[in-house]
Amino acid sequence: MVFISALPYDYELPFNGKIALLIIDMQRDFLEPGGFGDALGNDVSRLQAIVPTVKQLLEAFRTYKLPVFQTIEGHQPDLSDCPPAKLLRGKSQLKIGDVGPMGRILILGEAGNAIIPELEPLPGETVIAKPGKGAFFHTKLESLLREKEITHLIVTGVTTEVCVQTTMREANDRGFECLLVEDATESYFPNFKQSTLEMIRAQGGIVGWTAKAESVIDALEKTYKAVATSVTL
Ligand code: TIU
Repeated sequence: MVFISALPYDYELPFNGKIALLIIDMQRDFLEPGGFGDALGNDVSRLQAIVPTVKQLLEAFRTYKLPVFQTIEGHQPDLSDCPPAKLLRGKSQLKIGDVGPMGRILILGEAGNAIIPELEPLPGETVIAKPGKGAFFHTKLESLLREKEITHLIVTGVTTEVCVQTTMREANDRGFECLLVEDATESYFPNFKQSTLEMIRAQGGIVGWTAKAESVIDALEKTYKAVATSVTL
């Protein structure tokens, strides 16, 4: 049995194919100037720091041929899936659907809505477009996970207290064993990130676990390296 060194206690890794990497909304709209995050008045440069760590995890999952699910937050061009409450919230100058420097803000298919080039999905990797903050709301994520008999989710992405936390809570209620990677998630507000990590692992892991990427990668190597090697041979 291999465990990831985690909080509030070690996280047991399933041996065979029951684990997936979930990368939430690593999109230009949240990480680059001129996107949705910027339009909401945030310093988007803060989020860049986690890109190499998310990439390391992505490469580890690819190496061991474990499933990867990425999400993007975005809306249909006619905004039919965007409730007025979301559209009007915040009274920012550039709203969802308005034209910004990277195309229409938070609209599927626009340049700014794409996943950042460093994490571009490979053919065959699943990308889930989601209209809400949670990745289970109005998406096929749950049925795709059940189809692959996934029970364990390693969660990464942005922003920690908004889409990441919402998704992790949704997943936890559906019975998935969730671990949030501390240095592979970021917020525009450092104190919100810290509080979120604490909330998740409080009360004996009421929402799940948190751990450093290095601990996750070490445990993956111990568990899956032999399997990946024997498949290659
Ligand atoms: N604004 C903010 O912090 N986040 C979002 O709007 N979406 C995600 O977290 N992806």
